[in-house]
Amino acid sequence: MNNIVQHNTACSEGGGIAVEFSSSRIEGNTVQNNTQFGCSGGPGGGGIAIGGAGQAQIIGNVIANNTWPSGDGGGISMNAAGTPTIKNNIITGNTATGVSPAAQGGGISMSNDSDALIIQNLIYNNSAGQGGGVYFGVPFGARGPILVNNTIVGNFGGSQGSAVYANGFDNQVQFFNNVLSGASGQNAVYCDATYVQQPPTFTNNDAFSSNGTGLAGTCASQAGQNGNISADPQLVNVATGDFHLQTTSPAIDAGTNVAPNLPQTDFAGNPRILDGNNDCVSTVDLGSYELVRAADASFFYQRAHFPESSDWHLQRRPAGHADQHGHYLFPVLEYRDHGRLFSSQQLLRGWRPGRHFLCLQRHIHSRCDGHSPGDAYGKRVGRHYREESQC
Ligand SMILES: [Ca+2]
Repeated sequence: MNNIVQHNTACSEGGGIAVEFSSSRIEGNTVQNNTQFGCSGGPGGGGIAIGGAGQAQIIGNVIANNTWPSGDGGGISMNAAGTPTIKNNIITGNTATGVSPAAQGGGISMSNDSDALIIQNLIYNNSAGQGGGVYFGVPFGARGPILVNNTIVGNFGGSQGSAVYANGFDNQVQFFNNVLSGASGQNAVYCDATYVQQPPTFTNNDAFSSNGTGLAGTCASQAGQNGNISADPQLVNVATGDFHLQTTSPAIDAGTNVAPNLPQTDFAGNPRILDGNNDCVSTVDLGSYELVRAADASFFYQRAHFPESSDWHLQRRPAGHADQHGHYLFPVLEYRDHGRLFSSQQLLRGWRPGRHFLCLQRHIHSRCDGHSPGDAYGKRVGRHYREESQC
């Protein structure tokens, strides 16, 4: 964990790190400027090579500016790697080159039985002849990778597969909730038809390329199906590496909440499933970041009655304190009522999307901890609020 692995060389695989038949956990490291020296070819992997069946976990690393000058996998190469997990990494500036007709997988390459989970990575500015971001070649009978909520953007993949190049028997491969953005004039995703005509399954992805095609080759049939879109994802600033979504992005709330291996939090650590378009439905966004709308969500709960006896206070608890149910609450707001229907919307502005808990208390300074009569009622109001007044 937390190492800097840089300026190393290797002969046949893994310029920075090689994992062999292992379930190692490689987390929080910076792996950069590693390459091959003294040999030609090999399984590749300028930054990291994973070879031989295992369950290696590559989590939260920065894998940058590595090269493999005579083969595949500029950043990471997997060869018969079993079931590794590649999650929450930044994979950028890596290059695979030196092979005719094309080196494959500038960011990540997968070959032979490598049924990887590729979850919520930022993969950008990598380069290869095919699959600037990601390449996989799936052998007969293998499942191949599952890609969930990755942002793959601005990679250079020659004429085909700027973001992803899919090859082999890839019809069991699955894509969920990814932003797959191609370089201008290059198709974003290219699926080769040499081995199998059926494409991978794409569900709720944005595959887009300005002056190019989003889904090409056998994958073209997936365009417009199963929640897939092809539109500029409107990232905040690709040039400076800010891949958050703009508030107008078509990727907001465009995902599927039932994607497998969906993380609890996004790349920035925010809750993964939030209501980003204020339609009162919490839906996951596409790509690595969830849009967090602050201070503009308003809530309506006209049907939340106060008790007839009055002298109660409605309270939102201080930020940073979750209650015993894990509900996250916001700065204290108090409102004295006298048994009337509570209808003020203004007092409830400023809530972030998500589920909140209203605590109704008899005394302003009493605790909402489940031990006072007021709190008992508060919890009931809380449920009342959540069930009947979602927005
Ligand atoms: Ca959302």
